[in-house]
Amino acid sequence: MQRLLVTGGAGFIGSNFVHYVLENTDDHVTVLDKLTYAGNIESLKGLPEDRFTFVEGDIVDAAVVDGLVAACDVVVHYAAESHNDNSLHDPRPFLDTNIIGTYTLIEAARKHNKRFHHISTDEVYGDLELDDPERFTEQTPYNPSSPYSSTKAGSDMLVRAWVRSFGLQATISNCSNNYGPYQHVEKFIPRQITNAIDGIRPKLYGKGENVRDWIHANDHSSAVLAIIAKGRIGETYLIGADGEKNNKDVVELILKHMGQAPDAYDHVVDRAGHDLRYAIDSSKLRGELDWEPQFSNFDAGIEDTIAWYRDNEDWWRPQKAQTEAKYKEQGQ
Ligand code: NAD
Ligand code: TDX
Repeated sequence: MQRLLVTGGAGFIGSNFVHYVLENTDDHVTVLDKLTYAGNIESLKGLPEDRFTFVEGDIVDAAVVDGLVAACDVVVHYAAESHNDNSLHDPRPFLDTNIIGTYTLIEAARKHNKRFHHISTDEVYGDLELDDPERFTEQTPYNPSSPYSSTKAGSDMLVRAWVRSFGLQATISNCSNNYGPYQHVEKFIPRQITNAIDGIRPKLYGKGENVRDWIHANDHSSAVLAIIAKGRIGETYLIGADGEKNNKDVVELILKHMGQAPDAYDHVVDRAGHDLRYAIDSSKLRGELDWEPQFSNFDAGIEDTIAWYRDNEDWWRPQKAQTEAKYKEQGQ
């Protein structure tokens, strides 16, 4: 039994991880989450009380962080400002949470000599051409494009420096785009599913030729558990499930499963600096830690995700109108 401190556990991927850990291990989980617009306590409903504790707080708050880090065995750091579009309109919270928040956590982990796992993104590597035969590996040079990805790159660098300079017992993972339940309706897949439910035409940025490498959130969770259990200290592991799809194909698939015409979507103004393609080579993780994704059928995964949003309207409805109003202001 380990005591995990999960930052950002009320967000999309963090909450999926918490459910996954409590279902598949005997570990105890404490979540530290600020409950920003992106955090939702409803995502953590019904968890076993004897193995789960929720603390509302900010990872920038050293006093709160210190006590919680002292009391755990492993810190799993998901908390972040995570949305590229928001980072283009108001970058400051990304610097505070992603940079200073990560700094605050690794200082506490160093002081109390705790195992630390840092969750990051493939976006730190920039983007690829559509026809580039190479994919991102652990050796790809950092080249972030957006305020969001540059702050995630900065946070990765802090963790690496704390490993080398202070012997921090840390690992890092950089994962591709996740899909699944509990994802905020500002993000691409849930936005289009809930638009289709509401009779709003899905919105595709630009031509829709941008490629994302989709992985189910549960596969991300199993990979993180493998890295915590067996990963080598100081190492970075890329997490991906060979799920490249362009945005146009994803929208058409959603519309097909929702019984609507495949062309019933609008092209809207493109994202500034929009990364063209992400693609992950996860050979290191698979070879070294014997990890395999379980959700290899994207079509079936999208059907399940559509069913989840249909069945859980109470969960997403409170965020929908204000999210769409914000996009409308930006012509998106
Ligand atoms: P999210 O926006 O859904 O959730 C973020 C959570 O962090 C929320 O619960 C929020 O309340 C919390 N939070 C934000 N600022 C905080 C602060 N200062 N103190 C405490 N809690 C705070 O994000 P997500 O999509 O679940 O992403 C989680 C992590 O995974 C992030 O680090 C992100 O960079 C990384 N990641 C995401 C993806 C993806 O596809 N979504 C892919 C790769 C990596
Ligand atoms: O309405 C939309 N229409 C559209 O075409 C939205 C919201 C997005 N898009 C496009 C932009 C991207 O090419 O869809 C793609 C996916 O967009 P997002 O869901 O915003 O994700 P992305 O920018 O790729 O970043 C995500 O994956 C990597 C997460 O939000 C990050 O936190 C993670 O690091």
